[in-house]
Amino acid sequence: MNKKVYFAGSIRAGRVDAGLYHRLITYIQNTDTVLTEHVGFLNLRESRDDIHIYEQDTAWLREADLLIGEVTCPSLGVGYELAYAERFEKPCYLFYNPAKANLSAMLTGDSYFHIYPYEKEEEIYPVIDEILHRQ
Ligand code: 6K6
Repeated sequence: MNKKVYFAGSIRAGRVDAGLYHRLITYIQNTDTVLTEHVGFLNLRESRDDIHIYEQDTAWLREADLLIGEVTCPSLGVGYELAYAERFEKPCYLFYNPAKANLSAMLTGDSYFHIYPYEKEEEIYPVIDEILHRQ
């Protein structure tokens, strides 16, 4: 319990799933620490400079025990984070809705990533429980 989770989700690539990110992050926070809580902020205002964002996020990736990503909304930043996490051997668990997205072969073709297609949001929560060893 109390793992450090790096939650990845689209920011500049689009905030269409921000509400979902917020609910997933809140759920994880019932037992564990989310280093990137801001990804789920509903009225996120970009205030920090990009160099600071890059330095902070890559430091958090190195510090994290694992990465959980909602990758339905394609994002260059999230793709970069996934490659970075793999380089530092952080386990990566990715959720996406195939009715809304055709995930890149660079993710589906890389057996390092644990990928969970889902139809309904409710399917995600028991998988998170398993990932975080809640049962
Ligand atoms: C956020 C809240 C207040 O200020 C900000 C500034 N922006 C970012 N802050 C922290 N992480 C960011 C920011 N923009 C992108 N990221 C990271 O890249 C997040 O960890 C996301 O997982 C990912 C999103 O990439 P884009 O390409 O969709 O922006």
